[in-house]
Amino acid sequence: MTVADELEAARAALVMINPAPYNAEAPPAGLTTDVTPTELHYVRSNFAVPDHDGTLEIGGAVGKPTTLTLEDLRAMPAYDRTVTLECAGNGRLEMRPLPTGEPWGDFAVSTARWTGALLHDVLAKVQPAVDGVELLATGADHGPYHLQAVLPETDQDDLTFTRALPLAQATDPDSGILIAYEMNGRPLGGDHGAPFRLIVPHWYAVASVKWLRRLDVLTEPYTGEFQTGHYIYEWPDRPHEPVTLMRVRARITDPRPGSVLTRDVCTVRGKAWSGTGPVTKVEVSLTGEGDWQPAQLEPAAPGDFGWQDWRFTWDGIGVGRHTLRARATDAAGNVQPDVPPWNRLGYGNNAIEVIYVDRH
Ligand SMILES: Nc1nc2c(c(=O)[nH]1)N[C@H]1C(S)=C(S)[C@@H](COP(=O)(O)O)O[C@H]1N2
Ligand SMILES: [Mo]
Repeated sequence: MTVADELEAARAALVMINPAPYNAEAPPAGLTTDVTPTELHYVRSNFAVPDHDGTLEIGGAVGKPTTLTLEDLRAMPAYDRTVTLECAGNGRLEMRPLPTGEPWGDFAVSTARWTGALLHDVLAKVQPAVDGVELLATGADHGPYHLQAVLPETDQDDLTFTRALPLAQATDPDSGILIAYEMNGRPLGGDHGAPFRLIVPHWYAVASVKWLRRLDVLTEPYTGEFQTGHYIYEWPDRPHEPVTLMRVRARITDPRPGSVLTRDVCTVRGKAWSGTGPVTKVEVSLTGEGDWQPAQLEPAAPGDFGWQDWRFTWDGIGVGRHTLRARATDAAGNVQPDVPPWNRLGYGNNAIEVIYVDRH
């Protein structure tokens, strides 16, 4: 198979929203299992899938600059992590007024089992400088960025995908960050960052740089387009903030919105996740206000960074139209809002989902 044929086959089951660069949502089935099958995992890329020479250069403010190959990474202790990735632009389509940016519905979120070397172990080899503050990750992808750039100094003819993390987080073994070379037990595919990528649990997925080419320890905070231009909450009424941890959110996966129920009992099912602490509570409401009823929530497994399953037995369903809402709370006490937190670029919509179903 040619590279183009492989990409076409890998994309067949997704809901395409932009052919070039290729961006696609998961189909609804992608949210129904603990791990999303690879062919149903959403794809978000700012540029075309790049060529990659198979090496990772690590430099900047380090004692021992190093170049690693895929074989070198595979020779290190391997870690498996089940991680939910959500695009910060997920849910943008529901914001009013409509923000600029890719028109994501609610399916730019998926969960995979990633295998790779621990970023902490890789950085230990290069000896980051004591005055290092951030770790800059550079992807192999680049291309024109006309009309989209927020920062005036951005090279709009040929921009490269670069994004920095706090160095303290990058070197912390407990943050769980991987340089992943396998997704669901198979080598990474072209759309998901082959041959290796960062996987940063709990953060909106922009931090999980694909097609990783370079890591550089910086002694000053990074200010590139994807750090301080895009992926910034531009609040209308308060200072701008960077997009970091995923906001708490629940999705209803069953019944599907608008479906017709023919019985008076139904198991409502869904998923819930949060970057700011394990989800501790999911509640369901069958009316427009009040009366939140507890759903059964799968407990968060320690060391697991994937979404949690929830279910609710709904019985005595009368004939007619019914509304359903699901609301998640996390261990830090964050609760989903009714109204999406509007910001100019349309990030971080974690508003409570509202669906309706008809009972015939
Ligand atoms: N090199 C590179 N890495 C990237 C991106 C990109 O455009 N280029 N997009 C980021 C964004 S915004 C998201 S949401 C995730 C999507 O990862 P996925 O396509 O594997 O689902 O990749 C992140 N990593
Ligand atoms: Mo994203």
